[in-house]
This record gives sequence, structure tokens and C-alpha cells, in this order.
Amino acid sequence: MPTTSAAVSNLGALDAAHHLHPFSDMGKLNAAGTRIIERAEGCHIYDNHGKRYLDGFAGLWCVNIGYGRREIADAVMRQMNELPYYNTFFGTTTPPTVLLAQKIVSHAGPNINRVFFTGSGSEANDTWLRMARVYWAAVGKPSKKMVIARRNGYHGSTIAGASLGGMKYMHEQGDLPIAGIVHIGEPYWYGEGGDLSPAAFGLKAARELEQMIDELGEDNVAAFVAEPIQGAGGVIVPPEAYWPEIARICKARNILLVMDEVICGFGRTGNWFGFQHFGVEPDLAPIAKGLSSGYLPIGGVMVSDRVGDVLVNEVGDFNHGFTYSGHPVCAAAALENLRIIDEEGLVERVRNDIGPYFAAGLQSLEDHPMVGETQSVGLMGAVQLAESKATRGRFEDRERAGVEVRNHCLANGLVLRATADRMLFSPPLIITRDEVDTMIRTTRAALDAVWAEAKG
Ligand code: PXG
Repeated sequence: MPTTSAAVSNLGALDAAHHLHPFSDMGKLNAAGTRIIERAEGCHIYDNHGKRYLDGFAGLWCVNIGYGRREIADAVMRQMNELPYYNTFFGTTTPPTVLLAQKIVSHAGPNINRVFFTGSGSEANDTWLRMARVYWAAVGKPSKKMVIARRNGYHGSTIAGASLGGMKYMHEQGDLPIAGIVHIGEPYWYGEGGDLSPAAFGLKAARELEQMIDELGEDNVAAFVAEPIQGAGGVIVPPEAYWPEIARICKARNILLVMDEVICGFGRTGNWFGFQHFGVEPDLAPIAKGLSSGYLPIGGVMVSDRVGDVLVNEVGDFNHGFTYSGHPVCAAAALENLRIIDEEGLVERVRNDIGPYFAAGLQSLEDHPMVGETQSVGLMGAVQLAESKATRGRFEDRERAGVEVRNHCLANGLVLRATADRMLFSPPLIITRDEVDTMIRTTRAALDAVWAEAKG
């Protein structure tokens, strides 16, 4: 039975009247009208006019197994009928919650054996921040409270998440960041590397962490947090030297390393987790998105034994948790999602087959006059727009360049995201070679059109 725009003809007007969208200028959006997405299958979404789009962005970096998987719907239905809700407070748990925790850590390496569940990635970031401070207090270093994060990092929209994140336009609203959170630069060679080689710049960017620790005093710093590959900030793949140097500094200076796996986790990079791609190990790792492929909201924090053993053996009550921590239906959806990723070998597929194919497609765009560089790991990629590629010259209006390319893609049935002058790709892990070809071809056509307009 149709329940959406087929049945309700004025959904657009109702949306404008009653629905406040995230990260939107509602005045402008109401005037322009929203796109209403009604259904989806595989790697495609369909709007209420029946127009089909290839979803190069997996919803919002999350629909790793693609749309329309009956197995998830069936697992959710079974769990709904069996036990739609129970909490994990007051000494109780539910079967899918336990099994999910075990399944997650089975992919995380020998030193990560526990998970704390949340409803989202933002809550996961709030959670590790409290956990890190509790950890340091428990080991007799209560002054270690501050967190060093990165400019243009993204860690969510709650007060802690937005503070940990390094988005200036978020900090400008609501007096952020909160006290105790400071930011260092991002390893963005194309934009900020100047005359340095990528390798030298990678080391320099990592060593900003050391300088900041010196400035704040090692005894005041609890943790450093970053995404393995910065997502919303532009799919910034750091130079190779970056992460090993960051890990070295955290170890030498005794601060917790927190790697935000909300986007990179669950196969996106061709490994189960982004930290495995870079060969480093976090002490804490927030997760969400691909954990359930977005079918239902669920997140969590993966906890290493270093922190977990202290939490379990020394802290006593950790006074933190959410009504929906470990929600049984969300956990059932996530469990089925991880079973699919496992049994269909999607992580290996990204690493050995479709990831390299996608990388070659992106690289084929590098001959375009408007492309400054491409970067990708697995099925996470970026095309850097350039005004003059020989000098890594940027468009004067960077936002506009990206928006125009994005709009051309949309008009031609491809969803991509633009972060200023970088076009971001994050398709479902099941994307076919044909669909990758379509994505690259449509992007090239958009670049041609926008370049022709700009150089007219
Ligand atoms: N960490 C990272 C690395 C994320 O990408 C969050 C935490 C927060 O998760 P929740 O579930 O609270 O949204 C995210 C979310 C974008 C965009 O425009 C990215 C996210 C969310 C919304 C928009 O790229 N990432």
C-alpha cells in the first residue's frame, strides 16, 4: 500500500511547513523544494517522479551492503516479534546485543575485545570522551582531560561531537568548542602542503601533535582523536608517513589514540577497519553507519584491553548509557548486516577487486584540466577540483565549483557529495564494474560542462 507521495500529493508543502532538515538553510530549502526519495534497490535510489539515481554516496556513507536486502528486513521482523525492546541497564542484556558485540570484536584484532553501544556516531564520540577521562582518573592521572583533535575533522553534531570536530562553521554556532578540546592541522597535502613533498608534509602534520602536547603539557592531555581518512572534511587520505608517526607520538607521550571509524569501518577501506589499512592500533574507536548499513540506527565504541580492563576492574560504575544502548532490533539488523558482509566477502571484494577498479576509474579523470588530484582507499575517494592544475591553483569560489559539479551529476542521475572543491565518492560496497563506469563517465561529463562554463 503506498504510504508516501503516491498517497499524499502535497508532501513537499508539508515538508516545508513542518520539517526542519539537518545542516540546511530552511528558508532557501523551502523555496527551492526538497527531493523526495521513495524507494531504493541495490545501488539506486528513486524519487517521487520515478527518476533513478546511482547513489555514489551510499546514503550518507553508510549503506555498505546496498539497498533492498530482504535478509535484513526478515531479521528485523523476527526480532520485533520476539523482543522489540529491552534495556541493557540494571544487569540485563539481550541475545542479539551480546552476539553483535562478539561479532564486531572478532574483526578488530587481538587487543580489542569490548564494545559499548550507542544510538549513533555522535553519541559514540560523546561516550569515548567520558570513558577516556574516567580511564585516566582511574589510573591515577585525573589531570589528563584535554583532547587534541583536527581542523575539518567530523565527529558528530552533539555538543561534544561538534566540539571534537574541527568544522569552523559548526563552532560558530553555539559557542563551541567546549573547554578542553583543541585542534591541530589536517594532513591535506594538496591544499596545505606548499612546497613540501607529500611524505615530508605527512610527517610535519603528524608532528603538530607533538608540539600541541608540549604546549598543553603531557599531564593534561587525555587523547588524540582523528578519522583514519577524514570523511566529511573531504576524503583526505593522509601521506603514508602520517599514521605511524601519530601512533609513535601517542605511545611515547602516553596519550590515548582514538580513531573514529564511523565512516571507515565495516569494509569501506578494503579492511574491516581503517586502522588496519594504516597498520596502527587505536585505544578507542567509535563506530556507527556501516555497522548496520544504515538500515537501523546503531553505533558504539570499540574498547581496547588497555582501557577496557581498567573500566571493568578499577572504575566501578561508569555512569553513562542510553535508553537504546544495545537495542535488540538494531543489533539484529547489524548482526545480519555483518553476516552478509562476511559471507559475501565484501571486504575482500573492496580490497582486491572493485576498490582497485574504482581507483583506476578515478585516476582516469586526472587528465582532465579541472582535476588537480584524485585520492582513494577502497571505495572511498575524492576528486580535487583545480582552477589551474600545474600550480595546484584553486577556484576563487571553491564552494560554487563543487556545488556546480554536484548539480550536474544530480541532473544526470548520479548522487555525489561536494566538500567545497572536492567531489566525494563512497558508493555501496556491492557496486558493479558497470556502475563504477557510469559513475566515472557521469562525473567526467559534469567536469566538462562546468569547465566549459568557467572557461567559456
Ligand atoms: N564520526 C564520523 C567520522 C562521521 O562521519 C559521525 C561521527 C557522527 O555520526 P552520527 O551518526 O551521529 O551522524 C559521523 C557522521 C556529510 C555527513 O555531510 C557526514 C556525517 C553525518 C552527516 C553528514 O558528509 N558523518
